[in-house]
Amino acid sequence: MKTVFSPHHAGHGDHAELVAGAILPAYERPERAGMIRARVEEVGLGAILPPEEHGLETARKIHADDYLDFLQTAHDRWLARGNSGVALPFVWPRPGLRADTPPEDIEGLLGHYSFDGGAPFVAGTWAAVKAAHDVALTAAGLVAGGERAAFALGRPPGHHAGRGFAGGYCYINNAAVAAQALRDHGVRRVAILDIDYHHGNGTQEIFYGRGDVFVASIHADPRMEFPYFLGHADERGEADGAETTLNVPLPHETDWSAWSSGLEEACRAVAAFAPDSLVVSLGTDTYRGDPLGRFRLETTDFPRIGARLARMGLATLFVMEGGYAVEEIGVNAVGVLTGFEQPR
Ligand code: OKP
Ligand code: ZN
Repeated sequence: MKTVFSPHHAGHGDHAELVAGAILPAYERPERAGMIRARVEEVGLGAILPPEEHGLETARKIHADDYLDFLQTAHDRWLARGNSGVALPFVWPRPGLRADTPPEDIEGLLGHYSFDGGAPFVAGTWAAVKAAHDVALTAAGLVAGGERAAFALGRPPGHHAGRGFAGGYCYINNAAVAAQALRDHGVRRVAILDIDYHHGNGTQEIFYGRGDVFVASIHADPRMEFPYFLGHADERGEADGAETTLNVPLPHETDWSAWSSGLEEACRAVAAFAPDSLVVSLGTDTYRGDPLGRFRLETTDFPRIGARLARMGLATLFVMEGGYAVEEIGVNAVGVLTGFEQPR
């Protein structure tokens, strides 16, 4: 399968995050994409293509206009205020405060447009976010054009980004934009299967009321893991989207035997929806050595995931999400893709 990749991801780097009271270098760093790209070449997965530039028309169908405007201007406004370095939010309009009246100051806006402190802005952030969006749309175009599968190798990831908010390292929801693009290309029903360790709260929120896009997520139980406030089993969609959301929350220390049962449940639900295409939010932070995850998947399990996905028989777009064991991320992520191409 072809991979779509842009070097502009690298401008989103040298930022920090607050982890257990300490400011540390961010886990979501440029080396992640470099390792995956190197492994794509090493195994000869297929051609690596640059993205085509796309406008934001598709993104505007799943994100709010004011939010997309904010993403493009946030870092400049941070500098214009006399600040330097990394723009990070520190105050949020939780229930009890007013979220209906956006502040004018960038410090307030950062909180208004985010749900956590995990979406920093540096000078190159927008270019990287836009490139990841272009990567996802270009790969979606390959699948819409008849390719069996394609790999959107972008960063930052997207599945925590909602209609009007960033968070959890995510800004534009690349998988959601890709699913919308497939719909606009004439694909009637799309399923998104999110296998990242963390719940894809943004993807769920975006499609919660829609019946044309099924969203399934297998993830660490939000009672004990980020993002904490969405991803429970009783969230099943609403209105036109009733019964088109499936959450499979699993406990810490989940290994292949229990995780693969969750995958089986999700694949059956996806098949029952009878989609015409599949978008996989591909995170490898389920790996036992991941510094942010507490599941126990082995490197040898990732090709088994790909083989199971191939058995669905659907045109499939893989969109890169999380995975923070940088040394192993290439082998694990590309393992899913080679497993998909050579199902046993
Ligand atoms: C993004 B993706 C560490 C907190 C880490 C952010 C996790 C974001 C994961 N104590 N919080 O889903 O891989
Ligand atoms: Zn994750």
